[in-house]
Amino acid sequence: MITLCGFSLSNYYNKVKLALLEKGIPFREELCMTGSSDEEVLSCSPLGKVPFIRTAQGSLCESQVILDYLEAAYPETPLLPTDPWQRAKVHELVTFIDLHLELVARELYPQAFFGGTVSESNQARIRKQLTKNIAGFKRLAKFGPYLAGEHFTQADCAGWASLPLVGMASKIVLGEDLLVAGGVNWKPYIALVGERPTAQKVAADRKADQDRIAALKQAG
Ligand SMILES: N[C@@H](CCC(=O)N[C@@H](CS)C(=O)NCC(=O)O)C(=O)O
Repeated sequence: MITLCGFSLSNYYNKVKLALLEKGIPFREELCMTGSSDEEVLSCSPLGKVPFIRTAQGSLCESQVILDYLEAAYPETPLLPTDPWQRAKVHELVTFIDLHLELVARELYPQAFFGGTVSESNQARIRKQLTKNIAGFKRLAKFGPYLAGEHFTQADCAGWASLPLVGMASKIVLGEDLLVAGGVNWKPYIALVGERPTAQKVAADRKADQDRIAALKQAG
């Protein structure tokens, strides 16, 4: 059975978890935090990032690599169209979400979520880059009602996990939700995906962990 390693507050972990649940692939979860110096963990995820998976054949890291492996190994309940062009269009969207939106917004997380600070000059740079990239994403995303159109795809696993973070981080740090400002009205879309039992399971697990961490902090 596949083991998904990481933790439920990680958007990339939740991207993979949502795909596993959507595809109906049995899996178990193993708690693994980032920045490990454990040789065994580094042999699975050489940069110490999560998620990674353990399989009967070995381990695999990088969320999109994992999603594409799952798609090839478990073709039932596909999360990609069969047409090569349409498949590539879904991958294009995932690349925009992971690389051009989330990875840029991620630089705001220390201040948005972890009590740190992001310098004024970095904020200005990130605002400029995100504004440009959001305009690009808006040209590609269909919201029809799913990101690639009529069907739920890998792009929705990435989008559901990461778009709220981009919106929230920019709102908290830059004073403006840059997705909304750029005409990407993500909240109804997240609510729509959130009606799926799979997304509800991922969100409930994340909430349980958030509550547990908050209780631990309060205790001491
Ligand atoms: N490109 C990676 C990104 C994964 C990632 O950045 N995960 C975060 C947690 S959400 C992490 O491990 N951060 C720790 C680090 O970058 O060292 C993927 O798609 O899996």
